Amino acid sequence: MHRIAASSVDWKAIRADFPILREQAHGHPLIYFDSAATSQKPRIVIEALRNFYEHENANVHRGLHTLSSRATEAYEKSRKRVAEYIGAASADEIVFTRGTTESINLVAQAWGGKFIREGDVILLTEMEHHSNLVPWQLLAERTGARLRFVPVRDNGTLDLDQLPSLLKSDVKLFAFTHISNSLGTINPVAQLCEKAHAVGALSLVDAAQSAGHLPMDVRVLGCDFLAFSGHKMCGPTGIGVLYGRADILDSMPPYHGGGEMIVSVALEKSAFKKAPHRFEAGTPSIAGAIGLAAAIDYIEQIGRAAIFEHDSQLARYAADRLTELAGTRVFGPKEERGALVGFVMDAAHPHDLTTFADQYGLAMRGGHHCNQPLMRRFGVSGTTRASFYFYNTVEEIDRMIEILHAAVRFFS
Ligand code: 7TS
Repeated sequence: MHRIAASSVDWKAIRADFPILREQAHGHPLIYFDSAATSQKPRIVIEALRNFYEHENANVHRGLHTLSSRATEAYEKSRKRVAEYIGAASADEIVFTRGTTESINLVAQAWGGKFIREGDVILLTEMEHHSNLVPWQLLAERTGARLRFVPVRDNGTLDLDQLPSLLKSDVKLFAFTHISNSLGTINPVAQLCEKAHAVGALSLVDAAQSAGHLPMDVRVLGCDFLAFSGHKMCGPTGIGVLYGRADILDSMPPYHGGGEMIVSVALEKSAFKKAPHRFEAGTPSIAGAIGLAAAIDYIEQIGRAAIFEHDSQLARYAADRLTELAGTRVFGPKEERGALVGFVMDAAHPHDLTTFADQYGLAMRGGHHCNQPLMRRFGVSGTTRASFYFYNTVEEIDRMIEILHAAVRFFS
């Protein structure tokens, strides 16, 4: 049985930073095990949003009045904060988007539209979230490019033995997830980026499940693009990030057209700003960016190494304890895993199981988790997923196991 190591952080005290964790569901204390879908928000982030709307709200980059300067300054300061957080060389490498999905679509449309030709290959993996799959399918349809996939082994890791036959000089981009949102697998990002570069391909990392969970430096990882969402890392919804290496962003045409992204506009033709502003058409999520910077400050205060240790231990503890339950199949690697565990039980369908658990205040997710090809690979239509963050506790996992025992009795 995996043991939880003592850590210098007072994790129980941290729970008090999250007002929503005091909620009840169906008369039971809420156990929130759905942070892979979206994390909860600490008071300090909620207050940053409120402070912005009470003291700084105006549109950015447009007005010459005091509030507009305050808003612009706060928005651009947030961009710098994000750059520091992921080790980017400059704030110009940070594009604010709505989230991971939009970040990947931006690359597929703007970079893919310019550089991908018929016969080129985009290499993906079998464990990609639909948002790192469908944009490439659309690009392939438009351009005649082909998609290729790194298979997943039974233990939930990528079958990298296949890489030499898949990652060849016809591959222009290797796009893969850092942490699988269904299996918890942590992929060897630096190694994969290096292999991509060795054949002249660029790399894109989907960091939706990792950006708020572990230390990350894009220059150490060696990736060309990195995408993540604010709402999965204590930030607000509607704000996300695309990191792109400066020279690559500079080579890309705009994604959306409109205000904010132009230098001058004539009726027939326009001149565009440099990156990153060229990719931010229209009024951005100003409050979102400011909230994300507050979330980053909060996460950094705790420390990403400590968060990773805590979360991954919880996930391994949960995976171990789930094996106590008869007729339960746990997915993903045994040794190292991100902050989640997916499983199926003979006793009940994932939808019935999660509905049952909700009656006891336990929030999990049942279904395909936007991983339909991966579910098919494992011969299931869906799984039940418990996903954790640093505000979760061992006691909550013990309670989950009790509830699942009750589910087995109820359904059989
Ligand atoms: N990539 C991965 C690996 C994800 O887990 C998700 C969201 C996305 C991309 C898309 O992020 P978005 O913020 O643009 O929506 N994953 C999940 C999930 O597992 N359950 O709900 C959303």
